[in-house]
Amino acid sequence: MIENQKPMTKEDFEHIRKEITRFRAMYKFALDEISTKVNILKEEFQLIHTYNPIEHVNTRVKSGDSILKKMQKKGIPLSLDAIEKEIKDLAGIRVTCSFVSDIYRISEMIQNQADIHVVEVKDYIKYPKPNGYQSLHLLLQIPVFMSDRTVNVNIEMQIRTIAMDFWASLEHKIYYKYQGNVPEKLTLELKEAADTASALDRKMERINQEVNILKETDQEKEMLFNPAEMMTDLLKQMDLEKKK
Ligand code: 0O2
Repeated sequence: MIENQKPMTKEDFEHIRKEITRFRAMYKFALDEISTKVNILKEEFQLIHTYNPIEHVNTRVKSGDSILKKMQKKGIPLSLDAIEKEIKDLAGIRVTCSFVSDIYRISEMIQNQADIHVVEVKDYIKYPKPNGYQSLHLLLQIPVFMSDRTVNVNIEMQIRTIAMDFWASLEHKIYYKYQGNVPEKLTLELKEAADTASALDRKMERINQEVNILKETDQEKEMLFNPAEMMTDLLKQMDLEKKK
């Protein structure tokens, strides 16, 4: 124990416990809000366009261990204020999409929402990291309405394809296994794998575009086939709805 430091009372401890609980809860609430926003986009797409651009959504509040490591790495003394100021990804949401074009579509829709403030955009898809890492990162601020105040909470949103996610999760495991000192051979292989993932994404996007063009042509043909018949069906359906 440091000399002259007063021993912690039960009240001090209870105060700190409450502060930490409130602090973590704030980030959880922000994640609840942003998850709702993403789920609304997902459902709306499914209902209106019968197409779902979002494969998975994961959220996490950064673990205590991970916070400690980052603060040590940055050489900053520990306090709740410093953590809030220095660590912008305490709350993280990861959205996995099918295609690269979906990533930018989702990003634009999120950025256009009136209550979201975009602090920073890091485009590691246009500019991948030297190791091959790709993702679109949005640093957002979202208002959380508590009982006695409104707090603007930082959230990091990572948007990536399934291939980018597959690569990043393996790279993350390897990085931690070797505690950052990944052997050169593996680093090179990972870079090659990132290039392959990127080529796969481009190919899938092209195939999807071709399928969409074919679908549109089929729909046009159907319309041309017998519009009068389609109209009669539609009117009949409306009539049935009215009678219900
Ligand atoms: P974890 O365990 O996912 O939370 P900064 O946050 O500003 O100090 P940086 O690197 O400028 O650091 O932020 P950046 O680039 O926005 O990256 C933040 C997060 O993106 C990381 O969080 C990872 O989740 C992910 N990321 C960035 N680069 C890589 C990479 O090369 N490989 C993998 N697999 N993920 C990456 P954390 O806190 O590092 O980790």
